[in-house]
Amino acid sequence: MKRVVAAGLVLCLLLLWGRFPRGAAGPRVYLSSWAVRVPAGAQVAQRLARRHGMLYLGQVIEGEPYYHLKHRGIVQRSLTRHWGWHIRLKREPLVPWFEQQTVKRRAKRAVTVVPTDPWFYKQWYINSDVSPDLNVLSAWSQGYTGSGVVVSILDDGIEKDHPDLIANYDPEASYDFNDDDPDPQPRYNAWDENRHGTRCAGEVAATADNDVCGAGIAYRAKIGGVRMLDGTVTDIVEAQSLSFHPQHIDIYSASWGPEDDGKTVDGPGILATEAFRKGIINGRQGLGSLFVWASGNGGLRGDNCNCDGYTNSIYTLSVGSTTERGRVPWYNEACASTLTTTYSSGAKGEKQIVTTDLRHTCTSGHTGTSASAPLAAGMISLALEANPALTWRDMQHIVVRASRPAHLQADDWAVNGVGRKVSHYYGYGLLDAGRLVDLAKRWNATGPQRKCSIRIVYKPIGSRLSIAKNITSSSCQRKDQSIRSLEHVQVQLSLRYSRRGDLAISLTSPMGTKSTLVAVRPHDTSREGYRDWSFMSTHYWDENPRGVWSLLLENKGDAYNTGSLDSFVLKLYGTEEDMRARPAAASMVGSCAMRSADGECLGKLQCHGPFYVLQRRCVSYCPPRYYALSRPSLAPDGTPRNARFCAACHQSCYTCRGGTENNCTACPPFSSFQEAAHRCLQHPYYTSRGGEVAQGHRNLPLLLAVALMFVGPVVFSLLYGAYRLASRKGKGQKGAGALAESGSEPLCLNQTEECLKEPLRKPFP
Ligand SMILES: *[C@@H]1O[C@H](CO)[C@@H](O)[C@H](O)[C@H]1NC(C)=O
Ligand SMILES: *[C@@H]1O[C@H](CO)[C@@H](O)[C@H](O)[C@H]1NC(C)=O
Ligand SMILES: *[C@@H]1O[C@H](CO)[C@@H](O)[C@H](O)[C@H]1NC(C)=O
Ligand SMILES: [Ca+2]
Ligand SMILES: [Ca+2]
Ligand SMILES: [Ca+2]
Repeated sequence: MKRVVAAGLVLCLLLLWGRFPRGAAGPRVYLSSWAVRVPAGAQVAQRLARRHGMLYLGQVIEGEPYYHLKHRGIVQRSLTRHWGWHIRLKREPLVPWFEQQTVKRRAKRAVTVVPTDPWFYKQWYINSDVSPDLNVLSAWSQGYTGSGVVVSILDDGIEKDHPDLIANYDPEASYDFNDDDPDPQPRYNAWDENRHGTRCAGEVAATADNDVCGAGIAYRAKIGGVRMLDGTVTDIVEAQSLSFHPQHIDIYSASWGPEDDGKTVDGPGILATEAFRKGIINGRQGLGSLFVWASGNGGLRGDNCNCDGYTNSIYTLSVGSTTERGRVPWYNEACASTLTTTYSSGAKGEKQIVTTDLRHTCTSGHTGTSASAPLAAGMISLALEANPALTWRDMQHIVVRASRPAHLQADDWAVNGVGRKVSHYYGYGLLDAGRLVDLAKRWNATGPQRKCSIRIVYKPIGSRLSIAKNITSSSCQRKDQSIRSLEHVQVQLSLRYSRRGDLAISLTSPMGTKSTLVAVRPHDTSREGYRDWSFMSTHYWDENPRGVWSLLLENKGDAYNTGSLDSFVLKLYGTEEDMRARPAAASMVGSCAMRSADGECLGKLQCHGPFYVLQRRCVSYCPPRYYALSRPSLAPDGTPRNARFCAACHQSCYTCRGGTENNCTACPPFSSFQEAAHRCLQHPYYTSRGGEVAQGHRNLPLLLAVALMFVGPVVFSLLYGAYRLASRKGKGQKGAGALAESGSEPLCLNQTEECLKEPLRKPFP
């Protein structure tokens, strides 16, 4: 850690050396960087930086109150000390010590922490113009820029030859499922309907320091685009996109879902569900694909993101929005499955997001929750660079911890059972990139996911129905069921009701945390009720599930409403570890000793000290899917030593003691552990809604579907279409493809109140 930070600092000090005459042990060169000692801590240092108009670039040495500040807008290098700043800091009672940095030694790399891009000054959410911002400068100053990480934007295409994207464009992470060719270039028309994917891509990985637009959050990550929204969206197209090159792509960023009309209840079909499942089990060499999802833009229509099965899924990391001023934007949907929040657009006059735009241009007008998800995807790329051993669940754990309520305003902030503030608008709050990379580096692997399902009897629903269930040690007895610290909680319901949108449903945990599973949706007049619908909440994260859970269904509408609850399954997910009792760990990742000219970590084949080699990086633990192995080997100079590395488990195991299939110590989701044989037995088929697929006639089309997915897409689409028609008859029409962008844009160039009332949806053929 210390070395990484120090290296980052040194590099940043060296930023201008390349342009400086070489060799001469000449005069001192003063830089715009200052080291300050602020015993009162980071927050005071940040405030101080703001007050003096300086950039706060994070802590220099972990645990020590030295902070890196940089002044802007004046000469970056000078042969004289900057006396003005010197005097100002000297007068500062909170700063007992400070020093203007000087160039110490040269290096080949030109690394700037503060990008020189012409639009960087407009990037208010990362350039310290608002406080707090996303704290990306702090992650950059530690040397994390997304290198080695691959992100793909699932959207309406990507302008791959955009001058600010071309350097990071990755054809391996790109495909066009609308036209079935490898080229995801958007379709151009007069009103630039298909600019959305290109805008999202620039937020993640626009190139830095290249005189074009601004800088992406992970400006050295590889970026691809899957074109899938510009055409008829089917379950096949979704599944193909979500499962595209899962060993190559680390992060999928998606900003779409069912129609945000406030009355749809819909989620992934059978194939997309299978794609998510395969992604988290097998993607990223078994550590799990990361699906970053926008929570939705149905705010004005009273929509609830828990009625959207994509953002509501435990496999997606769902991201909400806040405005420049920390308010709930008009389009934002509130629900219990949202995990974290980043900035985006707000009301008229509030700033929007700066990124790349179609036809090789730049925009400072990207909006909606779909602008928030890519910002989070960029920050998650930085965390993945900091620790490539993180699993999909580890990432959610650290995102919970790296999110802060900060100044975000909402009327529902509540403190949960482990003392964290959480809101249905924001999840755990504003994501902080500096904290995220710091947690990533120090994160030890989470134990295998445990799951316990409790089926609870059904009853008629009057005006109010409350069901309590005491979860005791005997409720979840099996070894792989017992949970000490919760992660996601799902409530799977089947119920009939005379007007679905009138029913408000909430769940209260034994520790007293109440989360709304669905609030009133005035536009939802459906009489269909919910059929095996899983509502998800992240609000119980790290709580102990023991004790009484209570589900409350309340009629908030007409007194004549009636219905009945046909089934209620409480599904708890978590780990056996008491996550709150974890000791603060030292860094789990060795610093990168060798980098290429463009900053990519080249890694090593041999680590020193307590580290193991994992994918050419040094880590202090082997993540799930790997086991620690020491083997005698020879050092380059011929002396014998032990090579320590992470070797792959058999693919059926989640954790293991050796490389064969009978060395498993824990199993991935959807398989069960055979205690005696140390094997994992995979369960045949699942759907998202019901867990196990229903018996009988529904099995056949499913088997066919899965088989044909890999055999003949044409035969398959015919058969599947017929099946889908038959099985979904009577269900509300699926509106997948509605972009989670604030839809007012194409109609209204300046967002007047009038415009905001009629959001234009992307047409769905
Ligand atoms: C990481 O977790 C494992 C398993 O709980 C534990 O044995 C190990 O000591 C931990 N490592 C560190 C450095 O804390
Ligand atoms: C729940 O069950 C446990 C174990 O049987 C018992 O000790 C506890 O009092 C119960 N709690 C309630 C509120 O009934
Ligand atoms: C792995 O399984 C094999 C075969 O059962 C056994 O001989 C070996 O000891 C196991 N390895 C470890 C590290 O447990
Ligand atoms: Ca194409
Ligand atoms: Ca740029
Ligand atoms: Ca929605």
